[in-house]
Amino acid sequence: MNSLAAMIFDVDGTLADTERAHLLAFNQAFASAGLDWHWSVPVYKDLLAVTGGKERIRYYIDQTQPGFTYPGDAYAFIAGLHAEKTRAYKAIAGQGKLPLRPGVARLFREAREAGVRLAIATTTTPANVTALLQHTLGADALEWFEVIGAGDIVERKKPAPDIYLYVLERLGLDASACIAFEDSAGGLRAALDADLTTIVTVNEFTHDHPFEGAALVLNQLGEPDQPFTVLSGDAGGSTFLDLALVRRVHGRLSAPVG
Ligand code: XBP
Ligand code: MG
Repeated sequence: MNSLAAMIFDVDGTLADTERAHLLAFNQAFASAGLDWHWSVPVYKDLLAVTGGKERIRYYIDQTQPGFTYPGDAYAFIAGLHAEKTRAYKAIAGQGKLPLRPGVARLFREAREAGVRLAIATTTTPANVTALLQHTLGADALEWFEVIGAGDIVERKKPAPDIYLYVLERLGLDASACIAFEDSAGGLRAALDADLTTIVTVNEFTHDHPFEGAALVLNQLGEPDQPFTVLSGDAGGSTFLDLALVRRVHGRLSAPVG
């Protein structure tokens, strides 16, 4: 049995509740482009099934704008619109309005003190990861993560396992020595298909997703004075997720070596 060597974190919805900021940025980008598109929260909740902002925009156009004529090359148009969205999102992140979820910074600290390696596996654009980490944890926070697998670095986005396989390969670790943290059904699928034991923390956009196969499903990682709620799995009486509980969950469920 491999002991725990690394923790791999999803970003949006896991490290922070960022999707309302993404939604605002999409709508700001549409307005800046003179488009009368405006995504509501319920519409966006459905659109989140399509991972990747460029893919999401394309899906929205294909599904709801049959008469839309691209001004020039479709890919270039979508890429330009998405670049404006990313600029808008970074500005929102820079306003300090995207705090990390409870327990996230504490778990990072515990991992660093214990020598457990940290990595990120996300569908979002790398610049968004940089903005979030720097504005929540400070300028040197990026160095805490040995590998940041993000956005278009892989061709197939979640729920495909590619981004997790990329991170494992760059870490030089077998999945059995790692544990993943996710917030959505698609993210869980990606992690499980990379043979990763996975802990899920839900949010307003994913609380009703199916999480079959997750080692533990929580409402949040929690803090000593802010207990989590266990939605599925066995937390052994703990009231918040610390490294000791991560190790117990990992040790219980990771495939033995050989
Ligand atoms: C969530 C996503 C991303 C974000 C928007 O990523 O699917 O597409 O919604 O970011 P994850 P972009 O949960 O894997 O962190 O517009 O940069 O894609
Ligand atoms: Mg997510």
